[in-house]
Amino acid sequence: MSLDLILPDSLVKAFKTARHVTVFTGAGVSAESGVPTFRDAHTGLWARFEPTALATSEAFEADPALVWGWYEWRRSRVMRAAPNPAHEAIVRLARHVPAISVVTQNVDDLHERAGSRSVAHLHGRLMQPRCFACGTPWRYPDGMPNEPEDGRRVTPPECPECAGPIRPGVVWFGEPLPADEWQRALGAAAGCDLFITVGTSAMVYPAAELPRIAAGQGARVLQINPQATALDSLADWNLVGAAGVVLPALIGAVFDDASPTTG
Ligand code: BJW
Ligand code: ZN
Repeated sequence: MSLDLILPDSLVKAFKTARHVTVFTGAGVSAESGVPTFRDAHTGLWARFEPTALATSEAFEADPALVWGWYEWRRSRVMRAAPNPAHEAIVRLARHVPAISVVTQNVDDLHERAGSRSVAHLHGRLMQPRCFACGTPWRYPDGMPNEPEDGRRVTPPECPECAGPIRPGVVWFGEPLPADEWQRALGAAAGCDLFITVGTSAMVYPAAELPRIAAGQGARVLQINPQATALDSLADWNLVGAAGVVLPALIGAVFDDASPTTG
């Protein structure tokens, strides 16, 4: 789908003069790849699942097979998914600006598969599980997993070091964010002059502080989202629409860099 964007001159100028752009993404950037968001009313993962029943360490301790089975279902969906024009537009943007940082809350690897480098994953990585007891990293066997049915229990593998259960490599509620990636994200927010937030409801902390930190340090903030969010009033510009349509059209219009999707 293509889109003719009418962009304010101030936004075009912000892109053309930016020395460091930070792109901050949430589940919405992967929605058009077929990866469900969390909070969208009808299609979000939590329209059907209770977060505390699945995304906490207490839930894993209470019913490891339920939680592992849910993440296996999600992992198989991500492995079958492909990057979409939004992920690809971020890679193209990197060629036009002196410096770019990509900070994501997503646990999928679609930014990397599109070609983005050094992505900070604030909420961990679905593909990098570890032992719940001793923390030893665990590697999935090669190949595509069988897609467990939604809601099916799957017993987690055993840790070869201590026989503890293997857990998903994600950050659950109540857990600290990975310290090095959080420090990189803080630096990217405080050090950029244009901060682009894409496809996040900005409801989960501390990640949701990043746009506010950027604005507090003088960066201009652009939001891309089809729905209203907590950031509407903070953003200097709100482009309302799907990331896979708006981002390619934006990069195409600002840098005269047309992708197949912007035609
Ligand atoms: C499109 C689109 C299209 C649709 N194009 N857009 C301060 C105040 C209150 C509470 C807290 C606080 N600080 C901490 C907390 C507690 C808690 C928290 O934030 N709770 C809030 C919910 C109130 N935070 C934590 O517990 C964090 N840890 C922590 O603070 O630790 C402290 C500590 C320190 C030292 C020792 C111990 C502890 C951890 C948070 C971890 C969050 N993890 C999850 C699950 C990951 C695992 C998994 O994948 O299952 O991460 S929660 C879930 O939400 C997931 C996401 O990354 C995160 C953000 O969601 P996101 O990406 O914004 O998705 P949605 O669905 O909300 O929004 C999608 C958006 O896309 C929508 O706006 C759509 O409109 C849009 N969209 N289609 C563009 N095509
Ligand atoms: Zn172990």
